[in-house]
Amino acid sequence: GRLVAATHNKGKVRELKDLFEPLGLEVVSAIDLDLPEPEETENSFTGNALLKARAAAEKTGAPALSDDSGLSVTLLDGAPGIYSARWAGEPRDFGVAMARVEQELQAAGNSDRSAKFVCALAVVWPDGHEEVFEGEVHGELVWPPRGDKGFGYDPIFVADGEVMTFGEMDPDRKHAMSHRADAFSKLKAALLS
Ligand code: ITT
Repeated sequence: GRLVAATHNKGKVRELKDLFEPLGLEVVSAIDLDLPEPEETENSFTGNALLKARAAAEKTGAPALSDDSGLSVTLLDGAPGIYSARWAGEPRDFGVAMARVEQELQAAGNSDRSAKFVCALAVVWPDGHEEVFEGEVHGELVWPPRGDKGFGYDPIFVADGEVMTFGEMDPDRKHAMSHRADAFSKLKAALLS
């Protein structure tokens, strides 16, 4: 079947295709379809994921998949969290966003560099049925940023037990442990078993 990926983030589109296409699903992105970007007015990852998938399912009449995700830093009480994209400004600059994370960590005393990535994947069908799954990966923040393979905050994130940042890893290695892959495996277990 055909699945509309309700995201305008090219890094996410690439990773969602890596995850869903092996299941025999054709993934068409909101960028390809020129869909509008709904304003993210909810206060949780799952709320914003559902909002984005609902909007795309309504517009297209096809099943829609969305991803709301972000970086939550322990010492910053979970910031930037659902504001992870917004910290990059407009137009987006993740060099700026990563520097802000580092600056706020230093300002808070730098006593704990742990963080997690969180991903909520929502699927909404045209008949109104909805499912949402949340995944996470725990790790540590490094400075300066390293690697240009991923997107967003990947160059400053090292998952627990790893040496390379997500920005230095090949996609397959990131998919073996990422927050997005964790949410995907829950989705697969619930919907495709
Ligand atoms: P859509 O809403 O169109 O999907 P977005 O980029 O605005 O795109 P979010 O609101 O979910 O998406 O923002 C999440 C931000 O968190 C995203 O822009 C990334 O910078 C960051 N992020 C999410 N997953 C990430 C990952 O796997 N690696 C690095 N950064 C990630």
